[in-house]
Amino acid sequence: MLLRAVRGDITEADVDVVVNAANPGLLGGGGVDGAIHAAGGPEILAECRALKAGLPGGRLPRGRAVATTAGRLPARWVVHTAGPIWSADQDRSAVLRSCCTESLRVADGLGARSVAFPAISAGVYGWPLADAAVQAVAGVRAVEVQHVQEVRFVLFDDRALAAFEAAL
Ligand code: AR6
Repeated sequence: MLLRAVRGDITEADVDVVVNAANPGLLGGGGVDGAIHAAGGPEILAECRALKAGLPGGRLPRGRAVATTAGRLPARWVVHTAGPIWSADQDRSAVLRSCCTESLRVADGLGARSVAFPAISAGVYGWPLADAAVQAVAGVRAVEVQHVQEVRFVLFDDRALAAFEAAL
């Protein structure tokens, strides 16, 4: 499995699976979540609603991942995961690693060959970028894949790109 980091907009990524930095409510939001729903169209949200109805309390636990199709995106599927909110008092890094591990497992289970990840938790959720990159790379490397040949971290700006390049 090849791991690499590129700069770009993840909604345009030419991959089988795009990972979404969602929230436990699964009904969209800002940041990369908003961009994925806006670009992918309403089918993704409709599938999220159906998935949500089957989850205890209607919530996706942080660190877990679920898949929908990808609507109008170039990708075939979107894997939604809810990252942890950064806390200076509590170490939540295992949850962030789990987001990446579980998302990659779900993607691999779908038969995906290529998977794009954003910098989960490094935006609205406030995770320091350098460590978000370290946790993401560790989480991805923990998976023994059957199908995935490429994991591409698609970063929105040069700072994020530099952090992921350093972590890799
Ligand atoms: N392509 C690639 N990266 C992007 C894009 C894009 N189109 N748009 C933003 N980013 P965030 P979080 C980067 O806030 O911290 C939402 O409201 C962004 O620059 O999207 O996990 C959800 O619904 C940053 O580096 O995700 C949740 O409520 C990274 O993606 C909450 O935000 C992650 O930023 C999740 O917060």
